[in-house]
Amino acid sequence: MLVVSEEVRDALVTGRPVVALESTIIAHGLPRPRNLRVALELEDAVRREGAVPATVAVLDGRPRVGLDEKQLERVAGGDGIRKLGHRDLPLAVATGASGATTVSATALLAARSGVRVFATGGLGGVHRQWTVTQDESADLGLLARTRITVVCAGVKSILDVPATLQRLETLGVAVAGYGTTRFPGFYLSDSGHPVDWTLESPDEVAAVMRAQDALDGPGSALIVANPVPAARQLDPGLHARVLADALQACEAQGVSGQAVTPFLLDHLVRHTDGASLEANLAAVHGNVRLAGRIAAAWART
Ligand code: PSU
Ligand code: MN
Repeated sequence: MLVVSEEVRDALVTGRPVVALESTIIAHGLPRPRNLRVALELEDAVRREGAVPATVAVLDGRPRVGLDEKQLERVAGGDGIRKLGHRDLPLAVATGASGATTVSATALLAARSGVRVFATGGLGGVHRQWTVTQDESADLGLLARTRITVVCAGVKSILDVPATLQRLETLGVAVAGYGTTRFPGFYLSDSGHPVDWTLESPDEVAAVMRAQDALDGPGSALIVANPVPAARQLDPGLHARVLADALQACEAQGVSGQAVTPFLLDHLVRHTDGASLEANLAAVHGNVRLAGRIAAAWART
């Protein structure tokens, strides 16, 4: 039922590096038409590191790992493209629906097809109003049960970052900063919170992945938190102001459930004159490149 593209399948059987990419950021996280260009650029960036990109989505009820350009265009076009977390996959399959996959659905499908390294922007996590809404992204629970390495710029700063870090600890998900002792803040290089572990090279990350397998503990993920370069981060003052505003607008308009994350991201783009978009893209690009290098190190082992 899972359709792995020929290029990705080839790479997997011959032991060449592969990087999974999610599609929700394309369909629901970035403005059109820039989103299609970004999707293609990200695939290019993976290739430049010598790895094969495997963008994941569900089209007409078929989960796909590795999309061709036409399929990417469909995802970016957005018409009838739902947002699919892992719980939505069987529903989409059985009803023939199409949708972009979040971190949780992408991680699941990538792991099932044998892809070990995955790049995204920022993970979902615990929302700030959690005590009222109980809104915690399904990303966290799935990563506690899936053996995959996720390269990200931390969790989205729209979230309750310390609560999310605590949940990751409780769930037993390994977290390491890449070249930093600070947990990155998605649009910001530093979320204001420390990380317990720092990894300095792709080979070191690959060694942790090997150790995960050798120890054979619960099949959980490794989160490699890679900060956006300080020169390309969003101005922290602007970030704080606009975020407070976005959270208020979200509540005032009664936005809830799956719509919360796209709403907040879009609000930030519009109220920072696109500066949040540039920081977001800088973060994703950095993550994709690093994931390519980690996948290469992993393929060498
Ligand atoms: N990071 C981004 N843009 C996004 C997302 C992450 O830069 O659009 C998406 C991811 O797909 C993530 C999802 O899994 O948001 C989380 O959504 P929710 O909070 O509804 O679980
Ligand atoms: Mn949510």
